[in-house]
Parts: sequence; structure tokens; C-alpha cells
Amino acid sequence: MQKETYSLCFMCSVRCPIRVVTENGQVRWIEGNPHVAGMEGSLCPRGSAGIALLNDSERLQTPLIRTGPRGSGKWRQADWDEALDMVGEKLREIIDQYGGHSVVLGERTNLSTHVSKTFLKAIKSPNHFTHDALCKGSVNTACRSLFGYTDAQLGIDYKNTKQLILYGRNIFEAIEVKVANAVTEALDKGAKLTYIDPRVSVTATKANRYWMIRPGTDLALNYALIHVILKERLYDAGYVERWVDGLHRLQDFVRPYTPEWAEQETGIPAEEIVDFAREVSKDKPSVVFHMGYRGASHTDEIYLRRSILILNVLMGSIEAKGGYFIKKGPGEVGAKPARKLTEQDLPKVQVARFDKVGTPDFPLPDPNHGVGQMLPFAILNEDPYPIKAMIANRFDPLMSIPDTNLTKQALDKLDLIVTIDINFSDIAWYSDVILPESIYLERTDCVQQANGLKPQMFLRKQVIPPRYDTRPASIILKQIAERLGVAQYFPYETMEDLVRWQLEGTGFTLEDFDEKGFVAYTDKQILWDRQDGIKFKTPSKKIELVSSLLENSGFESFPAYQSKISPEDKFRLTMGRCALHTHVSTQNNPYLSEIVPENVLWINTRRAAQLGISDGALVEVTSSRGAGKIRAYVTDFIHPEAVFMLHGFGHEAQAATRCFNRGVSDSLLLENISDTVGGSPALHDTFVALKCA
Ligand SMILES: Nc1nc2c(c(=O)[nH]1)N[C@H]1C(S)=C(S)[C@@H](COP(=O)(O)OP(=O)(O)OC[C@H]3O[C@@H](n4cnc5c(=O)[nH]c(N)nc54)[C@H](O)[C@@H]3O)O[C@H]1N2
Ligand SMILES: Nc1nc2c(c(=O)[nH]1)N[C@H]1C(S)=C(S)[C@@H](COP(=O)(O)OP(=O)(O)OC[C@H]3O[C@@H](n4cnc5c(=O)[nH]c(N)nc54)[C@H](O)[C@@H]3O)O[C@H]1N2
Ligand code: SF4
Ligand SMILES: [Mo]
Repeated sequence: MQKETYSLCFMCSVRCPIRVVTENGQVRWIEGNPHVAGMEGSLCPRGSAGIALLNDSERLQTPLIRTGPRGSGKWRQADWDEALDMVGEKLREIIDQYGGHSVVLGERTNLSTHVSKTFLKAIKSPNHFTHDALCKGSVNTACRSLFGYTDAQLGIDYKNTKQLILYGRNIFEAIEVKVANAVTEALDKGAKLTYIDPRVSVTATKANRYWMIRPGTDLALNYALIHVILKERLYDAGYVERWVDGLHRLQDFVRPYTPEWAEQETGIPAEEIVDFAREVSKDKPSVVFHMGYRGASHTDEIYLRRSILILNVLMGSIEAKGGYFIKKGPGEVGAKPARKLTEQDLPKVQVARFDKVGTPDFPLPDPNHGVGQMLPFAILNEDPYPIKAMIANRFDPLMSIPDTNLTKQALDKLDLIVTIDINFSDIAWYSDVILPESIYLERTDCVQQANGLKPQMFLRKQVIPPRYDTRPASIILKQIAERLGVAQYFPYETMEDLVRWQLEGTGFTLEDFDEKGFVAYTDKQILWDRQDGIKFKTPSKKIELVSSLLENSGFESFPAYQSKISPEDKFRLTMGRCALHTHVSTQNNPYLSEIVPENVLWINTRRAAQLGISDGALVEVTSSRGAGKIRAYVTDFIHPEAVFMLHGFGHEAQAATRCFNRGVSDSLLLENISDTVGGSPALHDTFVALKCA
């Protein structure tokens, strides 16, 4: 008999709502949850490949304990008690000798992050970090510097927008299903799409206007746009007057940054910049300059993100139909959000974080997430103190932190590496103990509090029992906590117990999710009054162009532009995603690996000819940090100063046979340098040389 279950996809962390059909213990069908606006049954290719993941015989199946040197691939199977006892004993020794702060837990932010944070607090470690800084740390800091809200607290009303401007935000390949659907709908209704990227991505092909910008120079374009908008008074004067602090300083600052100046830097004709500023401002406030994720990633990234957000502010598009909105939580309708374990009375941790976030050395990045790419430096330099153990949960520091060799060197100093994963990731391969998690179809997860124009809650619900001897991470961490004598902070035996505990006081029950997979606190959209009702969270309660957050920590609000023209004999290395893969997770998926089995290096036709590189040839790509061999994809569709490769290839774990040693890992080539104000790694500030292999 067929059964349907509503749940949440986790082939990537967008968490699209899904409907799953099972029959006789097999998953027959997965589709987007038809009850959820914007999904309408659709799913991306990775979401559909969830069935292949479930049936994959190469995923982790039992706990494993290393028997040879790290990375040698020698393992023995263990039962859960043995593996957990071993982890518990080793952690106990480390904590007794070096203190709880010598333990770090890094993870991709997920629905159980409050469980991991509780685990660390229980053992008195401040050292929880998420992937966030690596993904959008500088976006987060830029948002706080202007509005007092993080990027995650802002949403975009794509459907009603009239002008969408994307700086390498490759919406049709770096997919979030609801967003891709909403943008398609807006384009069908006549919205204009402007796409800026040194590379012609799929999104570029859907745009009304495409600019092949010189890599790294988006900030110059924006300063010129702001220059024109202010000079020609194209901005929303009423909104700016009411909500904005610091316009005059901005005006003085952008005066020298003319369109003619920007043309020299970006390669975009000055008259096109002026025409665009005039066109876009006619549609204000239903205009979205997308704040972006990983397009244009440099040591001054925070200032690019601020400039993008400032363009929105000048269009009056913050808290506007067809613009940005501040996400509303259940508090707006007098209700309560799901509880988190971190709300309990936990031990106070006084020690500074390993990455020094929140101290004068690194004041601005979000301490709720930390800055993961600082980990290799903290371990190697024992600064601020020795780190001895790492738990990697749903995160691969070897492939997701730039400079794999440096990260490995640091990990070699640790006494214990534990990985909680579903796949033989490179970090699992390099661990001492692997604790396998049940995949998303096999487990119930913590509640997703989905704030937005309408606050809602979603649930990832177990669809079928685990295929193999695996457990949910929230249970694994509780069971380690038991061995460390801190079980009192984990008041549950099963995931269902934990969800019921979370829902207490919200007015909803676990069963309420059965019908549609979610519950809604209200059915009306909540937009605040643009005249008087917008609750900005900055000290001034206004949008701070001149930022107290930045300036109180000694950083400028508007530093002078630094040119980004690349050296003539090298290429700026850029990277990104494709629709068929998630970061470093899916390259071994039986379906997805068949369609995109390895990455290639995009190189401009003229530069390739100069180097004698033909399409399909094997080239050696070398940076200051590493080298690799990869096939060339010779094309006119990339700027001559840049090369591009997909992120996530070049896996080293031999047990993942479909992706082992296929293509090259960008992390092997990248230098580990950061935007030290905003917190993101500068992924596009490494230069590479090419030659025929
Ligand atoms: N299929 C798929 N979808 C995903 C993900 C995934 O792994 N797979 N991951 C999700 C996550 S976590 C994220 S963060 C987002 C990422 O979403 P995006 O940031 O939209 O995705 P990327 O593929 O990293 O796109 C980077 C783009 O920036 C361009 N670029 C490089 N240099 C410059 C520059 O100087 N200026 C400009 N304007 N562009 C430049 C690159 O050519 C590339 O096209 O995608 C999300 N969606
Ligand atoms: N060099 C370089 N570094 C980057 C980027 C880049 O483009 N280039 N992009 C950055 C960005 S935008 C992001 S968001 C991060 C992403 O960085 P990561 O979070 O490290 O990457 P993912 O591929 O999302 O997932 C990492 C691991 O989670 C495992 N996993 C998947 N599902 C589950 C599950 O249900 N449970 C458990 N326990 N594990 C699971 C996968 O097998 C994989 O090993 O990387 C950042 N780092
Ligand atoms: S974007 Fe695709 S892979 Fe990610 S959650 Fe949605 S359907 Fe799943
Ligand atoms: Mo990301």
C-alpha cells in the first residue's frame, strides 16, 4: 500500500518542503510539497536524486574506528556503544587536561544546531562554529552594519519585483526552488533582470541585460551607480529623509567615482551605467539589488555587500512590496516560537572563542556563527590556546575551508577527530572515529522556525526507518553527552520527544504537521508601515550608512576603492555551483555523478590560444598553495582575466569510488585569506598560472 509523508529535503540546506510516497518500505516518489506556495510540486535535480542517496551502498553504514594512519583508509566496524564509549573517554581525557575549550565543533547550520551548541556549552567550550562565515559572513555583517538585522532576518519579495539585479547570484543554477520559481513568475509578469558576472552562467542567458564585468570590480560599478543616483536625485527622497542616516557623507564619498572612472575599472561602458541607473529608479521601490552569496568574494567584500544594500536603500526598497522585507516571527502575532535547548540554564562560558570573534582582534563577525576558516591558524599557532579535539558534523573542513594542505597540517596536531556524516567525505576519511547519521528520509529533525511575511513552522519527518546502523545527530550528541556526565541538558530519548519538547507553549502539536507538513501562525502577510512602523535595530533605529557598528570598532564606513586589475601572466581563480551538485556532498551520488562526473576549467578563448591550450586539453593549474590537472573548457563566455571551476570536485576519500580523484578541488588551490572586517573568506583573491599538462 502506498503512503505519503510530508517532510523537508536535505540534499542541500535550502530545506524545500517535500511530499514523499513510499510503498513496502521503498521510496517511490519525491516531489515538492504541493500545499506550499512557491513549490507547486517542483524539485531540483538534487532533490530528485534523494532516492539514489537512500539506496547508495557507498554511504556510511556503521560506526567506524580508524586502524591505520590518518587518511590511510584503514577502518574497522564498531557497534555504537564501543564507538561512543571511545569518543566519550577520549574527550573526557582531553577536557580534564586542557579544558572544555580545547574541543571545537564545526557544522553546517542545520535544524539541530541548537543541540550542538548545547553540547559545547555543557562541556564549557565556546568553540561552536557554523559554515556561515564561509558562505555569507560578510553579507551578514554588512546587513547588521546598516539595519541591525542579519541577512537571515531579511527576505526578498521576488514575485512582485519589477527590477532584479544579480551580482553573480546564479539563481537558475545555484538553486533554491522557491526562489527560482518566484523569479520565473516575476519575469513572466515583465520584471527586468540585470545579471553581472565575468562568466555567462545559465542565469545570464535569461537576463534582459548582461554585463561581463572584470572580475572583482563590482564595487567600482556600484560606487558609480550610487554617484549617478545621488547626482541626478533618482533616489526615493521621502524614504531616505525618514529612515536614513549619513547620506551627506555618502554623497561626498562617491563624488570622484564617476561612470567614466568605473568604465576603466569594470569594462562596462559609462553610458550604460547611467542609462541603467535611470531605468531602474523608475521602478522604485519594487527593486531588488540582490545582496548575493559567493559571487565577488574579496578581502574587502563587506564594502561590496554594503554598496549593494545601499542601492536598495536609495530605491526605498527595504520593507517594500517587490523589494526586501524584514522577516516577522511569531511574536508579531502574539505567539511563541519553538523552544531551543540553548534556552535552558546552561553553564556560563567565559573563555574567548578560538577565532577571537567578539574580541577586539575580530570584533564584527557574528559570534552566533564564528569564523570557521580561522581554525587551522588557531590550531597551528595554539593561539589563543591549544585545540585538541574536533567534531565535524555535516561539514567538511578539508574541502570547504580554503587551503586543504594547511588545514590538514593543522588537523594533524589534533588528538581526536570525530566526523558525523552520511557519506565518506574527505573529512570522514581523515577522522579517527566516524559516526554515521541517518539520511534525511530516515530521521525526524528538530522543528524549522520559518519566519517571513507569514511566520510558519516546518518539520522534517521520518519517511522510512534507517536502512543501515545509523542514528540522528541529535541522538548521537546526547549519547556522547551521557558519557561526559552532562545528559541533564538533553531531555529526550527520541527525536519525537525532542520535537514535542520544542513545541510546548507554541499552541501546536507534532500531529498538526501531518496534514500538510507545516503549520502557520497567521494567513496574512505582515508588512510594516513605511512611514512610521519599520523597526530597524541599529542604535539610531535608522538605516546607518555611516555605521556605528563599523566606526565604533575603528573601521571606515566608506574606505577608498582598491583596484582589482589582475596580473597579466596569471588568472583570477573563481568558482561556483551547478544545478546538479551540492557543494562537496553529492559528487558520489549514483545519479548526479553520472550527469556531472568531474569539473572542468573555463578559460577565455583568446588567453587559451596564447598559451596553446585547446578545448578539452589537460592543463596544469598552479597557485601559491597547490596544483592540479584538469580539462580545459575553452570559451568566449568568460572574461579573459578569470578562470572558473565548479567547487566540490577532487575528492580524496577512496571509498567514494564514483568521485574519488575526479577533477580538482578549488580548496587545494586557494589561499586561506579573509575579509577581516566582515568575516568571509576571500575566495576570489587567489591567482593561478596555467600550462598544458
Ligand atoms: N545547485 C546548487 N544550488 C545551491 C547550492 C549548491 O551547492 N548547489 N548551494 C547553496 C548555497 S549554500 C549558496 S551560498 C548559494 C550560492 O549562490 P551563488 O553565489 O549564486 O552561487 P555560485 O555558484 O557560488 O555563483 C558564483 C557566481 O559568481 C560569479 N563570479 C565570480 N567572480 C565574480 C565577480 O567578480 N563579480 C560577479 N558579479 N560575479 C562573479 C561566478 O562566475 C559564478 O557564476 O547557492 C545555493 N544553492
Ligand atoms: N573552496 C571553497 N570553499 C567553500 C565554498 C566554495 O565555493 N569554495 N563555498 C562555501 C559555501 S557557500 C558553503 S555554504 C560551504 C558549505 O560547506 P559544507 O557544509 O562543508 O558543504 P556541504 O557539501 O553542504 O556538506 C558537507 C558535508 O555534509 C555531509 N552531509 C550531507 N547531508 C548530511 C546529513 O544529513 N547529515 C550529516 N551529518 N552530514 C551530511 C556531506 O556528506 C558533506 O560531507 O562551503 C563554503 N566553502
Ligand atoms: S534546492 Fe533542491 S536539493 Fe536543495 S532542498 Fe530544495 S529540492 Fe532539495
Ligand atoms: Mo553557501
